[in-house]
Parts: sequence; C-alpha cells; structure tokens
Amino acid sequence: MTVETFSSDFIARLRHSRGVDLETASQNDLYSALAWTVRKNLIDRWLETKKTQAAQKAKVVAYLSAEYLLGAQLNNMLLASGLEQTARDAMASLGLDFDKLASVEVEPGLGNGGLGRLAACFVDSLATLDIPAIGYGIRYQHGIFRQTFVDGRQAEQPDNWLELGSPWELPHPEASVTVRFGGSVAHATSATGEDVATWTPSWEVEAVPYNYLVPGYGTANVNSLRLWSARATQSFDLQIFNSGDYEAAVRAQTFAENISQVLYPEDSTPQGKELRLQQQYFFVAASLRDMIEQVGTSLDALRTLPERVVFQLNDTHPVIAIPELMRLLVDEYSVAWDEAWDITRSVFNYTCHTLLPEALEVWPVELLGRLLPRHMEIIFRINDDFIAELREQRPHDELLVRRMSIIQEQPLRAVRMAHLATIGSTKVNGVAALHSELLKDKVLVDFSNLWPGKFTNVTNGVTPRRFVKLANPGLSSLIDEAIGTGWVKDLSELRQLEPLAEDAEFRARFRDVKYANKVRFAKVLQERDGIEVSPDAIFDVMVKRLHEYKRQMLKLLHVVSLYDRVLKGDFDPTTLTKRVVLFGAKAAPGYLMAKEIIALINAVGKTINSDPRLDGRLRIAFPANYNVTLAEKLIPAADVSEQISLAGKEASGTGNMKFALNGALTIGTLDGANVEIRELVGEDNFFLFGLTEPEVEQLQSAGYQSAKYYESNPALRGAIDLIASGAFSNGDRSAFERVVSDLLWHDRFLVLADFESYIEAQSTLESAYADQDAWSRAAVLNVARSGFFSSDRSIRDYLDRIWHAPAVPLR
Ligand code: 475
Repeated sequence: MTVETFSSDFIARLRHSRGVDLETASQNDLYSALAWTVRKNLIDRWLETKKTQAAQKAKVVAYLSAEYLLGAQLNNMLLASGLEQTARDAMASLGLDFDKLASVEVEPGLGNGGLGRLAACFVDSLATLDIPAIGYGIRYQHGIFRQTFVDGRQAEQPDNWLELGSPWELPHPEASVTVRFGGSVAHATSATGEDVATWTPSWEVEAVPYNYLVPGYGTANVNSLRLWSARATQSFDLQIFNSGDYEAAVRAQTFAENISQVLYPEDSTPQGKELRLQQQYFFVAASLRDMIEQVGTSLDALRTLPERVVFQLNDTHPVIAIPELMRLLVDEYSVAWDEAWDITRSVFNYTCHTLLPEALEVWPVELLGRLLPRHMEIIFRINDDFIAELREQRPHDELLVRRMSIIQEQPLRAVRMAHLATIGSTKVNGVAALHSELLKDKVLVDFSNLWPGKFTNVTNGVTPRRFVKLANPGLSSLIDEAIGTGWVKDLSELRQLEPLAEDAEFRARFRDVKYANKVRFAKVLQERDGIEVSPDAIFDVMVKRLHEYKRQMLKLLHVVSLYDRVLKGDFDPTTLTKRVVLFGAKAAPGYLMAKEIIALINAVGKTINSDPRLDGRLRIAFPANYNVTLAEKLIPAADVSEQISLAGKEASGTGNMKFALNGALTIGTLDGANVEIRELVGEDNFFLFGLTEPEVEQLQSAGYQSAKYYESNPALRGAIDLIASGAFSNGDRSAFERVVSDLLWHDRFLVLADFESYIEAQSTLESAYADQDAWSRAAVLNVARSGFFSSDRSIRDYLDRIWHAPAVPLR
C-alpha cells in the first residue's frame, strides 16, 4: 500500500463513514478514520484465516478469560500490518500530526493487572504461532477505573473507553446467543430409567458478540477475540411490556444490560458479588454455545469435541463452564452422564494464578443454587461421584474427604471453584516453576497426591512485539543491527547478544539508548502528570497493583530511612546517588490498607520532594492511573526493577520479565518467576535479598514478631518513628496509625523481617551503579539471557504439555 492509496482511503473513510471532510473533522473523526484504514488492511487476512481453519477442522484453542488488558490497539495493528511508516507519511502529507491522532485512543483496560495482561499476551502469541485460537471474554462498558489522587488519596473515576466508540470492534447482534438464569428444575425418569432434568429459567439476556482482530506478527494469520456484551432479549422485554408496565420493561432492560457494565476492580481478592457470578456464567455460556455450534451438535459431532477444541480456564473465573458443558451435553443433547463427563474432563484445563488463600474463589451454595439451579445440582453430582471414588481409593479418611470436597461446609456452605476446576480438568498448571511446586505441595496437595500426572508448570511470558519492539524502538534497532530481526519472532535469538556485553562500544550505545528512553519518559511524565524527573537520576521503578504481599511498604521504608538518616545528619546527602523512585499502582477500591499505603507514598513524596536538604537527590514520582500505555514508556526507561514480594506469595509476575528484557536490573526476592530470571541472567546480574519460601514458613510457624525487628534495627526504627511522628502529615501523629500499627503488630508479609537484607542489597546496587560500564554489561546480559520469557515460549509449552493443537499456517 502506498502513501497515496492510504491517504485516499483515509479521506474516503472520513467522508463516507463519518460524514465529514478534512476541514470539519474532529480529532476523534480523524483517529477513527485512521484506525479504519489500518484495519481494512488486515480484514482479508482475517477472513482467509477463518476460512482456512474451518476447512481443516483444526483443533481450536479456546481461551476463556474474564479479563483482557489489551492496551492501545493502533500501534500493534500498524506493526502487524507493516504500515507504520506509510500511515505516518500519509498523515504528514495531509498536514496531520500522527502522534497526536494516535494519542486520542483510550486503551481498552478490560483487566485488572497480571492475569488480564497475560491473556492479551497469549492471544498475540497464539496468532503469531499460527495456532487456530479464539479468546472469549466480556466487553465491559467500563474497564478498570481511572485513578486520580485527591490530596494524595486514591479516587476512582469510571473508565469510559467506549464513549466515542471503538473503531476496532465488529459487532454481530444477529449472532447473539441467549443466556438464561434462575428458575427451577423438574425431574422425570426416562423409559430407559435415566434421570431427565428440565430447567425452567426465570430470566434471560442476550449475549451480543463483538469481534476483535488479533493479528499475528510476521505471518498472514489473524485470529479473533470475541467479547460478549449483554442486551435485554426481545421476548423478555415484550412479556413485561404486554402486561402494560412500560416502566418495568425499561427497567428490565437496564437490569439485563448491567451484566457487562463494569469490570470488578478487585485483583486477587474476589468479593463474591452476585453480579460477578452472572458475568462469569454469561460469557462462559455464550462462548460454549458458540464453540459447540462450530463443531456440530449431533451425537457424533459432540463425541469429536476433544479433537476439535480445548478450553483453557484462566483462573477460576470461567470454571462454571464445567457444569455448563455437562448441562448442554446431558440435558440438551441427551448424552449419557458418564460419557458427558469423559468429554468434559478431556476438553478443560485450568491455570491457577495465585497462592493467597483469600484469592481462591468460593460461591455460596445458596447464591449459586438460586442463580443457576441446574448447575448447582450438576456440581453436587460431580462431587458425589468424586467423593465415592475418593472413598474407594483412600478408605477411612473422612478428613481427606472434607478437605477435597467441592463443597465447603464452614464457615458457609459454598462451592470451591478451584476444586471443581481441578476435578473437571485434564491438566492443572501454575504460572512459574516455584509457583507450580507450591501448588502441588501446598495449595492443592491432596489433589496432586491423588493425580500426580495432572499437575504441570508453564512459566508465564510477555509478548516481545508490544513490550520490546513497539515500546523500545531504540533498543530494537540496536538489536536488529547486531543480530538481525529474527528475535521478534524467536526471542531466544537474543542470546547472540551475549558476546556484545564485552564490547565497550556496544555497551556505550546501549547506554545511550537507555538514556534517550529516560529523556523520553521524563517528557511524558512532565506532559501527562506535570511531574519533573531528571534523566540523570537512577530510575528505580516499582509498578504493579497495590497489595500488601507485593510490599510497596518495603520500598517506601527504604526511602524513608534514607531521609531519616539525612535529617539526623548521619550522612551527607550529596554522597547519595541521585535517584527517582517511581511508583505506579492502583488499589482495589474496597482495600482500605492498600489505599492508606497509597496516601502514605504520596505524603512522603510531597515532603521529600520539596526538602532542600535533599538537594533533589532523592525523589518519589507517583503518576496516577498507571496503565499499559504508560508502561510502554516507563519500562524501557527503567534502571532498576523492584520485584520485592514476600517469597511464596507472587505466583509469577510478568512485569519482572518486561523490565529484564528492556535492560533494567532486578532487585528481588526468590519469588515467582524472579527465581527463573535470576537463574538465567546470572546471580551477578541480579540483586537478591530476603527470606526464602521455606524460611518464611519456618519463621511464621515459630511465631513471627515484627516488633523485635523494629527494636533491634535502628535504621528501621528511625523510618517507622519518622512516619509515626507526623513528619509526613503536618505533625498529625494519627494520620498513618493504621499502617504503622499493622507493621508493628501484624506485618503479615514480613516487611520488617526483610528490611535489613533489602537495605543491604540496595547499597550493593548503588555501588554497582557507580560503575556505569559494568552496570551496562550486566544490563546487556539481562537482555541477552531473557529470551525465555517470550509468551511465544509459554504458548509452545502449553501446546506441548496441554493443548496438543497443531499450527495451521495460511498458504
Ligand atoms: C499473579 N487477578 C501474578 C499473573 O499469571 C501473575 C484475581 C481475581 C479477580 C480478578 N483478578 C485477579 C489475579 O489473580 C492476578 O492477576 N494474578 C496474577 O497473575 C499472571 O504473574 O503473579 O498475581
């Protein structure tokens, strides 16, 4: 496509779809027309992909995820279509500023954090590897909230990403699927003596599919993401309408459409809200129906399901799919229970993303039974059969039965979704080597004893397209020049950079790239948030959801202890290496402690940033509303990556991988994928600190008392006392009382126990940074040795260990 055809397509699009011309177009008109013009160039490939995959009856990977944290679309679509330069030149030829237009896009933030971003990386890699795959999820009207700070405290604004429409989606209301809820179940016995259940639901909604293109990189393949939007059904409306109650009819519409209104902003701690269960069943029921219709609903066709599709359950959020498939097979298609169960178990697999007990989803039997009465019955029968089998294999162990049952009796009768997922799946995987071990040995130990072969690991990965090629063009060019361009599709090729770590000239160029990225980020921060940072400082970065186990408090105590020592005249601040500590973090709106910590970070920032004694050598920068768009600018600029969760709590982490791939050095604990990062990049190129997971266990079972650490470590005491003194709250000693007393009397995540070790590692880091050339060598080695963390590799592991779905390349 030439610049001229791009321009004329663009103008035509502006006129014919938006009804405006160049002179009258708004920024949104221009952005939409630009997006449409780019999209047009992918549609043929997309249609061809669908045709090829259908013709071959290829096995399809159906990824079921309640979240997709996609990030901006335009940049990725341009990369996939190879049109970036053309589009830029075309806009310039029309006198338009391409970057300004691109910045009109509001990223689809249909996820909370790691789990949702992982799903987005995975659909990218599936498409790139030519795997027939579809991502199923929910088209939330409002994605993750927009965070602002009011007097340093988090306030949440609704995300309105659809306000001006999205040019990337293709709605298909005619292909809607009806999803039913509530009502009751009647039972009868068939002529052959089988139980026949008839579910009479009491209400229903329509699921409208919206398709999104998921283009592979360096391939013609374009897969789909299908997100469902809720709409009131006509019959549902009509029923009420005919009764003459117009108002009730309109209310019913609102009620139905509520289902896909908003993403629940809880990351890792599900709240057990009825609407959330409605969301889960809504998208799962629509997706199963959609998939089964593609395979066929005859008995013969249904029996081929395991060869035609594999469903990956992204955490327990879509696990209601297991009883739903049973219901479809048994109640709607008259498959015998045992055969239906064999089919079901062979098409599902479950990925667990957590180790925190409070993150394991449970649904009260009362609630699930009211919303989905037939599913509740099916779950009970699955559980009865499972327990019978268990009693046969492990007689006289009723405690084991209670522990493993899908139904928990105390403190509330509820369905344990992780147990249902494990029982109903072929494979269960954790998301990093350590996490998978802990899953097997702790969280799901009874199940791994019963079925050792069921458990496996697939270490997470990130897409090198978005997080290196697009986000870090400077580094990408440098790599291209050194080893060619093959790395974007085969990230293990980065290994070829290793010898260049010894090349002084290469290191200098690498340093120049990093510096330019810091300058670029400083400019973004100035424009976006009015925050000033100097590119000459160490960029010390901690970005992730705010959670106590991730220990933003530990990072903050480091900063406060440095400040405290300066105040006490312990050392001369001019000997401090200039450092900007960058935070980015949203707290779940109901997570009060997390919000207190945000307020404290901002309060400390306000005080130290304006204290002349520090001479600008130590600053905190906490831009609000950290999201994928900001990450793409921030990560390439980082010098230091903070991965400091308590060992045994972070399942994997994926930010850690993005930083290493962009040449930041990690300071971290032996947690999640940090363990693998350190093994690969080498212990000399990683700043390790903190207790190991077994040490954490030991300390906690011996009776951990955080106050002892406070008493015995003067630097720690100084930092905590300074916070408690009101130094960051205009003398108000009570302002951060909750945080302080929690640290002193509870400290569930052993912040105080790891403080000393962390401070030591930070001083090692600071000395290392002083030798810029040696630092660059270590940074180059981090890049060269992190190719393993491509999500392409994760997907190959899923294919080999779990999915067994062959690639279907287009001719
Ligand atoms: C882990 N989200 C990371 C990442 O595997 C890991 C839970 C409930 C409701 C809504 N969202 C969630 C998570 O549990 C989550 O994001 N988990 C994260 O998954 C990908 O790298 O360690 O904490």
